[in-house]
Amino acid sequence: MDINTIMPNTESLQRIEIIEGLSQPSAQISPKYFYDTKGCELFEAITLLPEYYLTRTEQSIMASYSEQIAQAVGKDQTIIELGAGSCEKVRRLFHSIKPAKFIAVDIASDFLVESVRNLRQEFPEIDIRPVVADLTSDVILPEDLPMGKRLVFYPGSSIGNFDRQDALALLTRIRRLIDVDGALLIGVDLRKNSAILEAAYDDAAGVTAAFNLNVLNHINRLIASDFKLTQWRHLAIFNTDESRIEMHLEAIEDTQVSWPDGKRYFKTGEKIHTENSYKYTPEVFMDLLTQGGFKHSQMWTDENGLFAVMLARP
Ligand code: AVJ
Repeated sequence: MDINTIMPNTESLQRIEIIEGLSQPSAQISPKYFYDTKGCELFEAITLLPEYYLTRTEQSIMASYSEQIAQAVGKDQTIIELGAGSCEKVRRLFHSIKPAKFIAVDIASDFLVESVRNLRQEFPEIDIRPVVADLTSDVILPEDLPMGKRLVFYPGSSIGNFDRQDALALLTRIRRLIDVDGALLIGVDLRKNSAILEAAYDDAAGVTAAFNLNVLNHINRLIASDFKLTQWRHLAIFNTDESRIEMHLEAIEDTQVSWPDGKRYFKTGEKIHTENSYKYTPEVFMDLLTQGGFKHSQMWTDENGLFAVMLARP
């Protein structure tokens, strides 16, 4: 497959970044490392959980307003999906929007290649290409991709993983990927009461716990460390001041973790911060879009105001 393998973040840079995160007084691992093949599968399972309302609500908004969205977006676009994963969300858009081209961008290359293979079979009339990229730096698109009529699709509230400054930087980079006739269609999870949020990130079946713990297996492979999953437990809390869900892994016993030329001790109760998932009010997110260089935006939401889909234009 003609996979674009130009990865701005090379393996050795990733190693340095991971070890740096683990060595800080408050240890952290970037949420982008959740997504090895097992992590992608676990995330897919999360999207089907009763407590995880995000995916289902976004899909119902997009289904309810598909006509309006299609009308606003127009036909023959080049859809560029950031964090395409299984490409399941964009499949639904294909029927209403009928794009000419589709670029699936994701960090998880094996999973992406497989999704694109299936999608090409189903939509032979669309020019579909995979691009492996890490959204924390510039996304390098195929050189022959036309500049006009680009629709960047960033669903799932993945923007929530970035703090205000990084989210703004990403919106600014997205703005530079499109021309004046382009647009951004983005899913944003809205702020709501803590109980609903915490249940969504700590489900009864323990799938989110398995997803969070699995990052340690991935890290063990990436830096040859020796994390033992049985020594850690999953935590999810809503930080109201920061308006974000935080996921952590907490050591349930004193432990030492080693990797080639380094190690770290963790005392019982010490935590590794693995994810932030920011929750926005519509006003705050619209303001961020404006700061990112988008002037016009439209918003669709569900009847309970859980989630928003926004279309932003230069
Ligand atoms: C893919 C970043 C949108 O924050 O809800 C799901 C990831 N983490 N359950 C989110 C996630 C725990 C998800 N995003």
